Amino acid sequence: SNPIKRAAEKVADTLRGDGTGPQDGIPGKPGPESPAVAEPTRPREPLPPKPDQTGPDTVSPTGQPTGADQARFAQSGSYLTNAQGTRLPDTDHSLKAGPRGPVLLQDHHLREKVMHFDHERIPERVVHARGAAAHGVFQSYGTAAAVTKAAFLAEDEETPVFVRFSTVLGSRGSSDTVRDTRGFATKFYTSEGVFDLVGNNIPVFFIQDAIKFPDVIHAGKPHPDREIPQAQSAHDTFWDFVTLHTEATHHTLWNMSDRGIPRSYRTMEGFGVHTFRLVAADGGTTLVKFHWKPKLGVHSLVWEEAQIINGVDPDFHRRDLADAIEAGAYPRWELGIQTFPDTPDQTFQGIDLLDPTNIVPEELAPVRPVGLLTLNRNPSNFFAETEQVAFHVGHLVPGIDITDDPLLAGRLFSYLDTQITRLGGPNFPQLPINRPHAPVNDMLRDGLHQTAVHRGAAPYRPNSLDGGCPFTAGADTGAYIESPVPVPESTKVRDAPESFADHFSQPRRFWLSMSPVEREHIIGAYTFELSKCYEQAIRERALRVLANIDPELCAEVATGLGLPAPEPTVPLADVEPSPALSQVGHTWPTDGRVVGIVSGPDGDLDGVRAVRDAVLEGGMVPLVIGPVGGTLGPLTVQRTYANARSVEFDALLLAGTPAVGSDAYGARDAKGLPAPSAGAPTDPRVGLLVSEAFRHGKAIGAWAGGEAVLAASAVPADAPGVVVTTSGTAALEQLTRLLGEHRVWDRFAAA
Ligand code: HDD
Repeated sequence: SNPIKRAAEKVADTLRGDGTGPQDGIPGKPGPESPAVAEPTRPREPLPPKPDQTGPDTVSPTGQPTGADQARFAQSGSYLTNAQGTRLPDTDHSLKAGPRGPVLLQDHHLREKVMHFDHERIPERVVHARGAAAHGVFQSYGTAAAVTKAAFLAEDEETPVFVRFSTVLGSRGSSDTVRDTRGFATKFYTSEGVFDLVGNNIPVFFIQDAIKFPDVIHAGKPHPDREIPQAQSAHDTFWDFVTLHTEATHHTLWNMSDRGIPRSYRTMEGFGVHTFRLVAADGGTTLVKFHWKPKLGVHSLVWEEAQIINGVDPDFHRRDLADAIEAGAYPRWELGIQTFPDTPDQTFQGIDLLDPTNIVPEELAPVRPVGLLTLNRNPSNFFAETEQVAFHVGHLVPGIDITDDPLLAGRLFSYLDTQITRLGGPNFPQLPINRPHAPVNDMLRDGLHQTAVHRGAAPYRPNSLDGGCPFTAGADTGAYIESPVPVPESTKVRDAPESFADHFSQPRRFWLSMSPVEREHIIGAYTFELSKCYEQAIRERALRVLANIDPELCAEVATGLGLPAPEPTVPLADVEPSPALSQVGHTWPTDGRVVGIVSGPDGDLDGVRAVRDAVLEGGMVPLVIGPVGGTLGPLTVQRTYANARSVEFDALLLAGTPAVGSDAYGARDAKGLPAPSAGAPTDPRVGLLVSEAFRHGKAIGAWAGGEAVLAASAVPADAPGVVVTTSGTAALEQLTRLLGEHRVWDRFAAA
């Protein structure tokens, strides 16, 4: 009876059942396997959730098991309902006074639907807004049991975890591969309550006192007038602050090093930054620094690669993490501890352990592994889990205590406070992702978004009405008891200790520990960032800071900026390098590395098949790159010349001469017409692919005519890390060895 509805249904009917859904992507052609896109007409029983699609198993604040069960309960039943559970006949049309008439205010379904949508977004995190996360498990070796009574660090303990990685400066929608510090925050759902290790991929911080946090973040965030640049430190306000506030020098130097642009979250180290205090069963205390060591090794991008990725795939890190977990290539890190005697002065070999701009070189205090973290499950809902997870440095368990690091003290306030705005009230610990797995029996009541239905009449102590419950615990019943550390007698001051005043010796140690290639990258990064500053005075001041780290660093950056290099204003520190700080010179597993195999219809397709299988067998990911989509002989083309960009690959194999693509970017004949399959390796997109891979220090192998592609891409066949052989599998053998070193370091000028 309704003509508009009938017309719409007719259109829908034509779309149903002919297979032209997004599955096949070829309009008008039924896809070979694609099912009809029609909605099911009859209600189905909800499918049982896959094991990896449920929320964490948690317990509610009242001790009731909830988690996965409750998440399932939140969306159950076969019929669409409103938020009150009433079934709905139509959610596509507003209620109107006639099909062409005005929409009626009485449409309560419309109002509920739009009202809820209007409030879908919550404030993003003021820092670390952009992140990606995964569930996993932490298996303890028991090697820390002598120094801490924390139950999750006892031998063979297994603890569920949720880990969120992040950039610091950018907004939620910014790019992944910007030059920035990365967050590495781990929530351990231990049997004694939640323990959060809220760390970064850089072991030092910009400031020594939390009262400076608003300053450093205001300086790093985009300029307040135009709100640019996004997610970058390459601008005046950042460099203005860090050159005036020289305790930021060490962290800034790490940012300008390759650590500022990690290859993947999976290849990042993590650090607890502060010195914490471990408490043993006998009450003995030990100072500690926490480290995460990636099993795949520490590996970074090169700057040009990072910049290209920001356009080509802004979700590069997020995708890499999720893809690896989905493929079963679970990322792993070992948790390690550096321990120091808990002496009254809290220094170790002259290094002030309360100063978060300091590291303790691993050569002075080795990192001892205490457990293994495996990330093995992707979140099933980004908002519910990754966005709503709330970390807090004050989420501590018995056996792990804090120190008087003034940066840590301010953090103990900030993380709780920020959740009130971000998550809308004080009950955020009740969100499924934040719920402890240990039973909760607090006397916190009411407040916005209270989801617990508390029982009992006496949420106060002492009480007699609830039989005196809950009871307080003692040392023997697992209570968290602060270690009775003596407080130094002093007077109230707004000041810092003398030992916090050395801002240059630790940066100098870092610089001296870098390989020539890493130094070249650091020089390039400073030159790039400072050249983006408009204020000459800021660039000059930055050079004065660099002069106090190292004259060569200062001189090279000065040359790049076209400015004179100043003299140091403090004596250069006499420090030993720490080889452990360099990412170069190690060999790592090649699991999960991506090998692009370029071929055309005239290439050695049998060889491509053989090498593809060998790549897979080696635990790496082969991607066949062809001129256009579809197949190349027996092979499925996974990337085309049009969508393959070098940044996706860790190594390239060139299997014979790829045909020239026939789109607008392909080669042309004399008349300017596309020249398909001309047989000449002149397709500019392949040239770009190969020359970029070469420039970025990636291993390249060629056989069966692939040499011609090298030549056309201006890549010398005898350059380091370029392998020309007789077969793909022979090339792969050498490539695998090169991949173990992460990059062909010899290709960079400094080497
Ligand atoms: Fe922070 C988030 C790490 C100093 C205030 N911080 C946040 C996150 C990480 C860190 C990884 C993201 C957590 C997540 O994924 O949800 N922050 C650090 C490290 C620091 C540090 C390693 C120094 C050692 N932070 C720091 C200070 C303050 C804050 C000194 C404030 C005085 N940080 C916050 C915050 C955030 C935060 C505003 C924003 C969102 C959140 O807490 O939950 O409270």
